[in-house]
Amino acid sequence: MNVRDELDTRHMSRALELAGRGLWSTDPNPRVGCVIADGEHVIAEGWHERAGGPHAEAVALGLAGVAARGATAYVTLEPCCHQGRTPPCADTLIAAGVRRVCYAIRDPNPRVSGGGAARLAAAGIEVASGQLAAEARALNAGFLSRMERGRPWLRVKLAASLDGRTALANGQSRWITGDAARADVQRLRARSSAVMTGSATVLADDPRLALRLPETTRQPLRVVLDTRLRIAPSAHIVAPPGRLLVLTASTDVARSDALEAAGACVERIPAGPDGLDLVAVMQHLAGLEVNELQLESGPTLAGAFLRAQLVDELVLYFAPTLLGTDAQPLIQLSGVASMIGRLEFSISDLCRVGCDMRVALRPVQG
Ligand code: AOF
Ligand code: ZN
Repeated sequence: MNVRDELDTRHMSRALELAGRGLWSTDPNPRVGCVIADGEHVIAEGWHERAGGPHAEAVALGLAGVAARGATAYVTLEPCCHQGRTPPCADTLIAAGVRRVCYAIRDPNPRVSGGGAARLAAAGIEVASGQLAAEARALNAGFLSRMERGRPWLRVKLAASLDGRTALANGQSRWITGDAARADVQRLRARSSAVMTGSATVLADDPRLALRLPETTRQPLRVVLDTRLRIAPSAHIVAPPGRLLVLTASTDVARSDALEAAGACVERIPAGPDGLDLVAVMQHLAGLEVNELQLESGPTLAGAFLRAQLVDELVLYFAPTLLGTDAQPLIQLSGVASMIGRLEFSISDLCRVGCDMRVALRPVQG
């Protein structure tokens, strides 16, 4: 790596660190960071904090003032060129007189999508891209998925015993994993636009799926997939905090009115072969600006999303305990008759969380 590449990587790495500060707060906007530097010297830093607020570039340029003239701006996402809730950052960069702009990844937002880079280049600014692109993509996997694929990035979170069991035969499941693992799940919820479960889990466990971290400013949208509108208006999940969206194929007006009277929002989705059409569910949620979606469900729904090839990441917590063969399985997957039909994953992360272990996996597309 030559000296300039090394410097670019170092400043971009810092910009990514700054962007990460918005992990819990920018939704539905991307997490973006910006460093204004002159050679090794950092002039100013900025990051995007919340939707509607100033973009990372505007924050950093505001702090840099006239010192930005002739400097390089490092941004984790291509600067925007549209008048949104704030003015176009490409114009702000041009007006500030920066000499060079490095951005990690192109902004797939159709209102930008190469337009920001083109505007900068047309103004005579040297433009370079691709530094730490994989890291920048990972930080905004949800936003990119919604923009590029028209569906949220789906993380399936499950907790099980060593032998892959999630509940005793009688349904009792509280608590297999320890406090540290459950606190870790809270942090995953904090970065998710929405947390989703199925009616079977609501009926069996009556969870709230709430975010209980004092340092968060937002509650993820809670979503229940309830094909036949089986959940009761008195279920814990219907009560605040945050909004509850019930997606159903049922046209039972009395049941849907009762849920809405209790504060839920009920919306119709076409039915699939068993349950809701999951592709339609994902499209619907993308339409509501859901970037990262976290599924915390029982074995049937988790299996259905896996079979539909809609899962981007599995996060499994394993407690060092055995529940035995009468207990319920982690994922309902029938019809795997031969090794060819098995579902394969690659391990992206593996660590200890308190008394338990956490494994993050990515499906390997067969
Ligand atoms: C951000 N923060 O730092 C950058 C963004 O909601 P608006 O009108 O402010 O526009 C959001 C879009 O602007 C966003 O989807 C992305 O395409 C672009 N860049 N957004 O929220 C930032 N640089
Ligand atoms: Zn912008």
